[in-house]
Amino acid sequence: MSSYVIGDVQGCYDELCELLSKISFNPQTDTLYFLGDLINRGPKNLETINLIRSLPRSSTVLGNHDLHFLAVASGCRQPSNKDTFEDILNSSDLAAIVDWFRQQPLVHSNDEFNCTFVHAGIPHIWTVEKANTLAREVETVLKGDGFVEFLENMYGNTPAIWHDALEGSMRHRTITNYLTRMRFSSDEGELELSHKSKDRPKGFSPWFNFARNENDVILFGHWAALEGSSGTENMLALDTGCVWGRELTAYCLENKRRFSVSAINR
Ligand SMILES: [Mn+2]
Repeated sequence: MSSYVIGDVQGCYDELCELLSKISFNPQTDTLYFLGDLINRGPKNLETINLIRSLPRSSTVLGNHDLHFLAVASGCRQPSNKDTFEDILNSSDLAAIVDWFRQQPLVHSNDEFNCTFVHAGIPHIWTVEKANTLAREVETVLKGDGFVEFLENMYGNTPAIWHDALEGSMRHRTITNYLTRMRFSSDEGELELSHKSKDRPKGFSPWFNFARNENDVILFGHWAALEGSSGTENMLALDTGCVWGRELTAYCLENKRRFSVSAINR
């Protein structure tokens, strides 16, 4: 009866199987919480998503790659030449996989362990409670008839800063950018979405470096360059860059231990 949080899998199915074997995962009694970016860039996207969908005690929050997949699968966006999810697009399971992704949340706050799962992060200008409220707005759109319109308007780096008065598709895009793409923020909460390294652009800091409620415990993926360490207590970085040749990591919520497997050289 253990619970694990797993960072960005990105189609690294073989490593996921090895990791589950390493933690002696029992699908009937153990629980898995994924941090999004289940697919894309890696080699075995269909196997990955079908395994995760088949597990009775598993869930995810959505990452930017998962949302990009939905946009391509829905005809809102052309695939980029770096995308690797043709296996899903060509699968007879495509419609069911699209439906499954559309039901997943952007933020999940877990009462049992008093912590929050999110793909990129939660900006210091929002409480965790507010992040959940705003995430529900986008999740409602994604589950509803307006989901194609949402995906069509999802792309773009502006508005770069949150304002409560934002409405409609710009509001949904901005919420999504904070929760699924953020790395650096300004003191005022302005997003800087072009930098991926650990080196901060002038006037910005990693989102988790700003003061917030000391009881917040946030587990996130998305930022492989952090190599699994935010340097900030209670802000747990779990994207350890498996798809870039490094490691896939699971964090056990009961004993706070990390378990990792090395990427398979391809
Ligand atoms: Mn990501």
